[in-house]
Amino acid sequence: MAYEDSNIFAKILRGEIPCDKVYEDEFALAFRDINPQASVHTLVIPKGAYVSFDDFAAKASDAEIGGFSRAVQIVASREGVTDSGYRLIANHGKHSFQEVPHFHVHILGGEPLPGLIARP
Ligand code: DGP
Repeated sequence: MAYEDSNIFAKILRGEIPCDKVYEDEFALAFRDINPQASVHTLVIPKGAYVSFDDFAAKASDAEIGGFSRAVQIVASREGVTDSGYRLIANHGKHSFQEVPHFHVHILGGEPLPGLIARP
């Protein structure tokens, strides 16, 4: 799937749509999910144009991958869930029901989380 820069997270990155920003650096932007599924539900997205984790892991530079991974850890810490625990989710493609075709990691926590997956 080719990257389309009309997706909503590309618009957030360009500042065309507001977000509840938690963190930003050279590699990543983090903001709270518009439809939270737990008391902490924050999204971390790379600055680069990647459709999904699969695309990112295949094409991003080592610096981007390393910087993004560090950003996820920093955001979890800022959201106060490091000690209590958190779950990372990265949906890729049709079977995962990925909605937004710009790679993002969900950080979920702030309370005990339900089972790993729910059937649609
Ligand atoms: P996924 O299914 O993994 O593609 O999750 C996309 C998430 O993005 C979903 O939890 C809702 C969230 N989302 C969609 N549009 C917006 C938006 O405009 N702002 C914010 N903050 N989150 C959004």
